[in-house]
Amino acid sequence: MSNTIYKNYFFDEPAYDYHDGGYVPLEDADAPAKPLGVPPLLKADKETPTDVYYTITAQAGETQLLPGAKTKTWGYNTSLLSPTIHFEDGKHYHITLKNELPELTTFHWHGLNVSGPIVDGGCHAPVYPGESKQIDFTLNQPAAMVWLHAHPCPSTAEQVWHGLAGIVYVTDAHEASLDLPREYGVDDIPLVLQDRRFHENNQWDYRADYDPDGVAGPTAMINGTINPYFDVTTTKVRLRLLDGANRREWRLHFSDDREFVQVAGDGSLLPEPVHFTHLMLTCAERAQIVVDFSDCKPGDEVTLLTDDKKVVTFRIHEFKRVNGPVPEHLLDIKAPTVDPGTPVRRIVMSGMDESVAIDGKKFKMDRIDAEQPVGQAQYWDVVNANDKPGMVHPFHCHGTQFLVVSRDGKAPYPNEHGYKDTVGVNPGETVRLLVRFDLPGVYMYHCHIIEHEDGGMMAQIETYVPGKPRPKYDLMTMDKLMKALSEERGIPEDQLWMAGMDSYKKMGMKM
Ligand SMILES: [Cu+2]
Repeated sequence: MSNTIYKNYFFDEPAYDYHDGGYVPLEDADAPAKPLGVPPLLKADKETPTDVYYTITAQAGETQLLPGAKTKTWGYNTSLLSPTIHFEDGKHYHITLKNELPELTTFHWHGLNVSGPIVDGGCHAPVYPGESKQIDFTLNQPAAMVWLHAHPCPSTAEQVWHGLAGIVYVTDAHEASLDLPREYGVDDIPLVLQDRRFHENNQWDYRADYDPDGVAGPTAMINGTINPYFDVTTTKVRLRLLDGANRREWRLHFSDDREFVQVAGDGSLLPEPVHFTHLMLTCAERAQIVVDFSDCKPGDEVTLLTDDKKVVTFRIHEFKRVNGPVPEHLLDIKAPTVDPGTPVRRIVMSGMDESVAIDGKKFKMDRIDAEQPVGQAQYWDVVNANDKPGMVHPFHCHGTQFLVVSRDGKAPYPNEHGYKDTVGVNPGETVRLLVRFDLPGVYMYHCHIIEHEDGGMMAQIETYVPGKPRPKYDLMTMDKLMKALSEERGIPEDQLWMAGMDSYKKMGMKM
């Protein structure tokens, strides 16, 4: 075990989002403090020892976020965000996906090792308004916190902004055997970190706020709560953090600079806990941290900050439970071997604003950009071609959990030694990943600044079982999407607006 206590954010400071001309600084919320909303656990429709049935309904509603008028929002089974969904390794899941929204959506399982393109829920799996679809899969992956969000390209960013995002807990027997806080809502708390701008009458206006480098707002919204506090009643609290913002990076630290311990990243526990005082998350990244408040006394307050702005205040009460120390070893990870002679795949993220692209091309739904055999481990060199200082592009791949091998040939950051599905790549940097797919299918990979993916910084890979006939995938096309949206919105196709379209139009490209 390492005794090092890291005190920096690891990433390149000149690339932080606050250097960008369009940066929207957070402001103190003009709203009374409210208890942090902790989403309830989603109830199964039916459950047997091996099979679980869930229904997830995308719906529109209104949410009391600020004093005064309610805000029009979207959510899953609720008006904003979602109940927390629980999956257990090894069980079979049968999920009914219902769409009660006025327009098509998709249900993407970010971080699940499930088959693409349909179960994965990317752009090829639309559920039209009033429709229901069924997906089934067997969960086969280690304990983690993953998430669910809408992914209809190029309207992903707008639908997520409306509120279509939810937390998913994946559990397994190994994680359950470790002495870690896990009483949901008491000492095991998900924190969805987002930001919004409130316009007239407390409403959101995505189009008014649109920026091709990512939409941001000045008000932090944590689990759909503005200005939240959390009552601490145990000495240790496990926070499962998700950067669920479209654009914003979160640079987290406590008001008293207290040390905390990261125990898990995106897709698994870390092999060993990492101790630090500062943690930066890029879009879609997750980190599970354990915070020890045992040195506090009832009445104390400790605030989690991002830069110098409040995220959540922890109000310390009498401790009802004293937790044990975090285990010194958490998970054995055995990296798959790469056959010598397997070519290294090179993926280049380039451009800013409307010019964003991968390998010089913008995303096209019915074009396959790469292929990889199922079960074969490959090195992927993911390059951020922006000049320094530039910006950090968080690279995400669907349908797999990868390992970070190196950053510009050097060791990855100390908290990147577990499985991940999203990795922040600094400008000018090459991050080497070890990538293996377990299932045949079509999977997207892209920058997770959501406006960048909608703007075309996205591509897709087909994985196949060597020697077996390949299925013919029914891929979505732009024509099909435009026709559907035009009907749903009741306006001609040439008057449709989707955020990502501007990027294609300004570059003189067809989607
Ligand atoms: Cu990007």
